[in-house]
Amino acid sequence: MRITLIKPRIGRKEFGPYIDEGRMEPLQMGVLAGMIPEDIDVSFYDDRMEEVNFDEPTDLVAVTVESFTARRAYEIGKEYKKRGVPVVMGGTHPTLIPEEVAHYADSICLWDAEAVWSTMIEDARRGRLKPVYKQEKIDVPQEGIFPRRDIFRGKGYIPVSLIQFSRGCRYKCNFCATSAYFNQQHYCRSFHEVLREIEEQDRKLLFFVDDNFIGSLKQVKAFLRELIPMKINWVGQMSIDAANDPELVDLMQKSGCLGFVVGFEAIYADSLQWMNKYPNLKNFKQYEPQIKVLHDHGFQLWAAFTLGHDYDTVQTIEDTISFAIKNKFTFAAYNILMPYPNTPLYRQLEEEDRLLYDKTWWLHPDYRFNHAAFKPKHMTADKLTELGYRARTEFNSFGSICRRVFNLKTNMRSLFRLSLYLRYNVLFRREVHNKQGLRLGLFDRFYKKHFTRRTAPAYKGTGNG
Ligand code: B12
Ligand code: SF4
Repeated sequence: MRITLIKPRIGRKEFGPYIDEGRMEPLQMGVLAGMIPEDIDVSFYDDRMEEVNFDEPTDLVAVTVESFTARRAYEIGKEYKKRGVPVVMGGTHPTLIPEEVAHYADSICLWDAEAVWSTMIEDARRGRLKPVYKQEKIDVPQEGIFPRRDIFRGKGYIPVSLIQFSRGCRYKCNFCATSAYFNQQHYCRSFHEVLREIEEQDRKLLFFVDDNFIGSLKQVKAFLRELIPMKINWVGQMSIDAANDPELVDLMQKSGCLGFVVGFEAIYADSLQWMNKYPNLKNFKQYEPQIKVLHDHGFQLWAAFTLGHDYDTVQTIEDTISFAIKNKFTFAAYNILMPYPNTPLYRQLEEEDRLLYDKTWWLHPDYRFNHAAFKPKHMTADKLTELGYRARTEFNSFGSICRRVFNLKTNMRSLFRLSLYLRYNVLFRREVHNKQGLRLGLFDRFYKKHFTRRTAPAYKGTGNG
């Protein structure tokens, strides 16, 4: 038996391909491969930079699906179905909107794969796949499961190993797909297994792709203490309230933290309240004390902002651009607020009749990546799209790169830190323009054939736990 794992791309440029130059190893593919019995052959295609060989003989195709990659995932599914190969889909998007995805797959997996993937494989072996597999309860994620990283070799990923210590987040930001997926719960792995996973891979630079690394403080502190003697460097993702805990930041520094992605989202309290972004509102003084603590510890911050919430005006977005440059953040992401299916934001905008693209931007042939998919309160959708692009362009301009580098505590802390700063700022600068306005999926005729109003599956909202 052979199983083919596929990570789909977002899409393509208007008149040519788009290759993601900053691509990282897709951890979920490694985790799924790690659970496949040894007597089964595994193929893995990363559609973001290689062509999928649809004609390679295979017995089961497993596709991971995010909302941005749903259109492409369905194209891939269709190619295999044409060849009579069963297709299973799982990940964020199928969990958030199962009735849509079920239309394009023989079987779908809701929530994490660990408890059901082996059964899915056995059922596929016997030709008896069920339409839906669902993990009833998550306790300890990835228990006893180690990702297979050999499937990533030779694919040109950036040299950092992705790993997870925990999954989920206890907060309930209104736009967050993760919060909807995990129903505001946070789950930690056994830290002995995480330490073993670190030892068994070759790299000294790790990316903890936890949704919120500090979601369970006691456990993370215990883990960081064990990490110190391993002498690795790591980056991660966490909420800004990390800075309010002196013991935590100290342990992070000692265990080799170089920096992390942090969701600032907005710089004004009314906007943060509107989003339910509670971790940012603790001792809110426009982040001044938190940024000072984090910079003093040498952390290079990747500040993430969301643009377009109901208190945003042209002026507040311009202020956000200046704020990030003034604070000399190492990197910044300016994401337009996206109504992901089955999030509170989606439901609110639907009720207020503000959703564009037939309420399903992820399927719509006219939707373009990084474009607004709803009517903002204080500007047009086009204006918001333009401001998002401007924010990314200004933050990543040469002038801004030169200005932001001058921080002796962070970007100029060592030659290594400086080289990270320069290398990835130049890469992200290129990506701003390359990624803007990508079409979702690759095939145009696909839409005509499958997404005419008559045949499109109606969006009814889901009863996700
Ligand atoms: C790491 C990460 C990134 C990394 C990319 C890493 C990589 N390898 O390329 C970076 C920072 C670059 C990134 C970028 C983006 N990301 Co991102 N990212 C994540 C994050 C935090 C973790 C993903 C991960 O590796 N998890 C670890 C693995 C083991 O878990 P998993 O993916 O959940 O898979 C499990 C189950 O879902 C299931 N499963 C998954 N697939 C399949 C398939 C089958 C067949 C089966 C049976 C089961 C199954 O089993 C797995 C094991 O239990 C997720 C949040 C999340 N919780 O998923 C967001 C997330 C996926 N990203 C998101 C977004 C929006 C983006 C961007 C579009 C942001 C932007 N505007 O630029 C970009 C573009 C991504 C792209 N496709 O190019 C959203 C997607 C929302 C949605 N509804 O689809 C998420 C959910 C974050 C959020 N809070 O909303 N991202
Ligand atoms: S803090 Fe981050 S991960 Fe948690 S709900 Fe908010 S946006 Fe999502």
